[in-house]
Amino acid sequence: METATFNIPSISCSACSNKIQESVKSLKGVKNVSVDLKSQQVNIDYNPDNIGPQEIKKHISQMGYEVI
Ligand SMILES: [Cu+2]
Repeated sequence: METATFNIPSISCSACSNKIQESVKSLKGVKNVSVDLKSQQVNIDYNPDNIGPQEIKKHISQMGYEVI
């Protein structure tokens, strides 16, 4: 298991946070997603055999959130 940390500056409320959390969690290989609203930081535990950080990043971008 590996962990990726991204900054998503456009997360502004718990609705965004939940939406991203649920959606990323549904990706194959993603085990856990935690969003910290205050720091606008997302920690994602994933299995590198199934998915990589670039793929996760792309998924979040396609939801309309800029990922740093
Ligand atoms: Cu929001």
